[in-house]
Amino acid sequence: MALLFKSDIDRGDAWQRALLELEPGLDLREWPEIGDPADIEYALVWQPPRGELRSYPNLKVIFSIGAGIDHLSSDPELPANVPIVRMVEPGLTAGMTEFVLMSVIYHHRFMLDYADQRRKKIWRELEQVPAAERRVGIMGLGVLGSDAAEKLVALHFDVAGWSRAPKDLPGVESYHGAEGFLPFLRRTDILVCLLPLTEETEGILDARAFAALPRGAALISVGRGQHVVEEDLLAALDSGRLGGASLDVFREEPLPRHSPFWDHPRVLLTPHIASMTVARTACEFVIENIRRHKAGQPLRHVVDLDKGY
Ligand code: NDP
Ligand code: OXD
Repeated sequence: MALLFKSDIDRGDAWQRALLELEPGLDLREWPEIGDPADIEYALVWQPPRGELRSYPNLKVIFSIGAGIDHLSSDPELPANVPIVRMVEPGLTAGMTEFVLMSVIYHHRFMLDYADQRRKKIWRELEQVPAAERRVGIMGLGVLGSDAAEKLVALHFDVAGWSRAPKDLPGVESYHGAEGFLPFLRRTDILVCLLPLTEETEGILDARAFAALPRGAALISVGRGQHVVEEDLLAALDSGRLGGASLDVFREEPLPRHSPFWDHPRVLLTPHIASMTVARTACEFVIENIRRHKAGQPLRHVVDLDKGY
């Protein structure tokens, strides 16, 4: 059996080292030097070219390098009946929680306003709001959203989450389903989007959603760019309906140079780095799953393609 490795950026050395340390006899093929396609039984990939995974007749499992699998499910030629395993590993979770905490605190402590004051050389204190009075709402209470929620609760924020099914997380108010969406937004001052991209969630952050938030609310968009209707977001920021946004993901990446978000004074912008898979712990997850598969045990964190995540 051989494992195909295909990444978008140069992760090669660190991943190769980690995989071979964990499984010294592993037959690792780094794309595009894959040898005989018939040897490939497992694929560990990020953004493979469309149709690529069809060329491996003996492929048994596809592992996504990232938590999101939209880079795979958007391929109309994805081989049917090959399970997809999404990435669940502690390094990715910890990185996302750091990013969400940093961003929530940034908006909570008015840092966009202080940056504006600094540009204008204004020395003025803004009244501090206790965390317990700041209502944070997390869309998506899965692996990443629930960890961020737990840490925000520990910092005494007033935390709610929205998911498909109801959740019972200590200190987190649970909203769910279509009927829970607007009530959830109405009680949210800082909205964090950690949903997967599916047919149901595409374009979910639109003018209607922004109108439901309290005036001046902030958005932290770390799921996928396609969740956001960008024109509606821009209009909401320009009108003051939204007070600010931390944007890490965009419909088009890299973000085109002409995008108005680059220079928007109420936007913090990062290039899809909210969290990154950590080689060592990610490879532990993959190797453990390959061992399980070979032993005939169920794979962990298989995607339900009917739900889309
Ligand atoms: P999970 O699959 O663990 O969690 C997804 C959550 O979203 C679940 O709580 C699920 O609800 C909820 N959900 C899905 N569809 C709906 C819907 N239609 N309505 C309401 N809730 C819904 O995913 P992860 O937490 O591991 O990852 C989330 C996403 O974060 C990834 O898909 C990826 O897009 C993004 N990401 C971004 C990164 C970055 O650097 N910017 C890095 C890593 C991930 P339920 O629990 O009821 O099923
Ligand atoms: C992911 C990502 O899905 O990096 O893990 O966006």
